[in-house]
Amino acid sequence: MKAKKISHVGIAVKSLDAALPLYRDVLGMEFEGTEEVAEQKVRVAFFISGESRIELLEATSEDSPVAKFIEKNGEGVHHLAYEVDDLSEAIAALQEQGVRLIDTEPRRGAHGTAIAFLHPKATGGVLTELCQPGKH
Ligand code: CMX
Repeated sequence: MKAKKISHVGIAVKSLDAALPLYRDVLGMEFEGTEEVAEQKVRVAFFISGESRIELLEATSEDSPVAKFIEKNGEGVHHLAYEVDDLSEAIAALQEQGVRLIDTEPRRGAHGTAIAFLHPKATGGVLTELCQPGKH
């Protein structure tokens, strides 16, 4: 598999509405819109940063991974996402190498992407996501 580029950096926030002005008005980034990703129990906002994006993540329920993360660590960088051409192939290659995965099947992410997470214990403490655009 090949991680082609940074797709986005995920940042956990308590409130999208409260965090949005920093990125849009202070940092002057292009705001792309918000979307609910029900399967991941988050609402997200995207900002364009060159070829990559900043993804703000707000929990939509108390048992959301983002709610748990904020409870433990406070707001901050939550994950790094890399783009791949073929997610199923990437998952198979990682499994073959014995890399611990959270998702062994592609799941639905924002923007109609297919996503899968690697476990932070397998990636030096950095929660890592792979995503394939336009798959779902
Ligand atoms: N980055 C780095 N480490 C993390 C982490 C993160 N974002 N979230 C949890 N961890 C670490 C914890 O610190 C903990 O480490 P220790 O055992 O050393 O304390 C360990 O992982 C287990 O964490 P936990 O708090 O007990 O939480 P869970 O095991 O219940 O869940 C995880 C952790 C990573 C498996 C879960 O958050 C998950 O499945 N994440 C993937 C899905 C996700 O994050 N979705 C939201 C974003 C979706 C999107 O971008 O669309």
